[in-house]
Amino acid sequence: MTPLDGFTPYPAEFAERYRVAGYWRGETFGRMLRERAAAHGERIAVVDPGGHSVAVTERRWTYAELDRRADRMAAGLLARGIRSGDRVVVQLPNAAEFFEVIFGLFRIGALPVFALPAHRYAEIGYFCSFTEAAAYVVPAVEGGYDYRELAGRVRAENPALRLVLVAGEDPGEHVRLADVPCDGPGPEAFGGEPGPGDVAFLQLSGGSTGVPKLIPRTHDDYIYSLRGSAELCGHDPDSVYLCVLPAAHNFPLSSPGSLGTLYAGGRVVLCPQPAPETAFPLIEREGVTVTGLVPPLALLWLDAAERGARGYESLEVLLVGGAKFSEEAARRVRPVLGCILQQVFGMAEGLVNYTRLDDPEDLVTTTQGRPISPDDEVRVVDDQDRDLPDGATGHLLTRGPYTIRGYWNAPAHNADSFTADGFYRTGDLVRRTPTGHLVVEGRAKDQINRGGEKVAAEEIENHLLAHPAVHDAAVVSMPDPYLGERTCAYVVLRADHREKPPKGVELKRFVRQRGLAEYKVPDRVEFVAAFPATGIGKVSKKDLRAAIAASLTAG
Ligand code: OOB
Repeated sequence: MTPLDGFTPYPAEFAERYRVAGYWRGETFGRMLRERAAAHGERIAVVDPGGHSVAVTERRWTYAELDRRADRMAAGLLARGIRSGDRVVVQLPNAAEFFEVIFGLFRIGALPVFALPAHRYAEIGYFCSFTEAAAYVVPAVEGGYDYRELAGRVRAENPALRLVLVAGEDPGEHVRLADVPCDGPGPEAFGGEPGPGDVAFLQLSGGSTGVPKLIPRTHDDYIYSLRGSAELCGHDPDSVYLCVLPAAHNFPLSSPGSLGTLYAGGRVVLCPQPAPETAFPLIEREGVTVTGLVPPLALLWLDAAERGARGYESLEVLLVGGAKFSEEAARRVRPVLGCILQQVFGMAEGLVNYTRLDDPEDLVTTTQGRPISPDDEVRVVDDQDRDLPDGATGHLLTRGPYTIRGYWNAPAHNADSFTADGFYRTGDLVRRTPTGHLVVEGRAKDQINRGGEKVAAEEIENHLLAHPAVHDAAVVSMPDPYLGERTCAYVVLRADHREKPPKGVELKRFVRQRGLAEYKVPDRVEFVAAFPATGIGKVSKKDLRAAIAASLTAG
């Protein structure tokens, strides 16, 4: 295997330390599944209730079956020319095929690029061209959207993209995913399986810049993070994890998520819709013991349970993270749902914090947890990178056995996002308690956290600036009782468009038509003559946030 270009490896002395400490155990995803299949062959690994475009009927795959399917997928991908090191954009709904595909890719050392179902042309086109993807895996039509069409357009523009695989019955002009698996030669005929230090996949950053950045995670580092997560969440072979959020996101994938559950030999149940009407009956039928939700969904579930909906009773642990969970809501979890709350404060770049199962209720409801690893180094610093004492709010910097040392192929961003000695600048403002727990107090990065979905202000501003009537744009967060935050786009029109200004809805439509994920379309557009400025003349987003918050309160 040749190392992946553009990947910043862990420095040798750190890698050595992480191995000696037993965090990095030389495991790979390919072998992990093989070993679980040997240990738990006839136990169910994945339950897909169906009811989506990939499969109408239910599937229940044992560990042995998933392992066999991954082998056949690996051989089929090799037969179609996919090779170790190739990038493959994977955009699938919560269907069993997701696991067949990613384990097939892991085995041959090709790298999944984890797209979300909500992504559209703007995002997918960028992922395919930036990663020079060799293949792209999609459903046919899901949620009323035709991914085959999107794939056709992206393929026409990207010569490196050789293969589009469609999970579902009608592939259109592309190849049916179900026709790929075969019994041909496996990775041993093509240079072997990847090693533990190799990059296993590229995850997406929530981002604060014009285009999303890609996060290279190695087998060793990622498996440590999900094994550590599974241990401190009490996972064992009897755990049944309901995957409610989009399966490719870091939280439901590894905190401890589906992969942590498979590591523990438990069962993953895929949830096609997050609404209580779908999730509660599934929890009841499958005896689900643990799941992970973003705060708005946790609120929805709490409200449904309070109104008398039933079915959730087997839940033992509810993980909530991705955005700040209010103390008030956190205090309702135990009495209403009858399970333990674990707050999770994590990031695709690495560091994940959890409240512990035996933490006192006050810590569970008022903090976002503490790091997985004793070797997660956490610094809370002021604007000059000087360390602050416990209790003071500052910038969170971190370095450790599963936090990246650099984004993939992004030297300019890396200079800004990492300190010279390798700490990742998370962009989060936190305070540390004497117990070592972190409380998220805010954000310094230019990002809106829309109920766990991250919107990079600059990315949306760039799309707005492409409109002929827009002179300048500034996207900020506005408070929202349900999502926590929504997006508000402040716009200054060009002088020659002020007579007949476009309406807010027109700008929203314009952004949507550029092919952007729906959650990134501004929730509100405000026109102003000029932006408030800071002391040195930059746009004062602080003042814009205050202005929109005040006008919302005034109603
Ligand atoms: C998770 O990962 P990302 O990469 O989508 O977003 C990371 C960012 C953090 O830097 C922070 O700003 C925010 O999301 N965040 C939270 C939070 N959890 C994440 N802010 C406040 N409270 C929380 N509990 O969102 C993610 C990855 C793994 C596990 C859980 C969440």
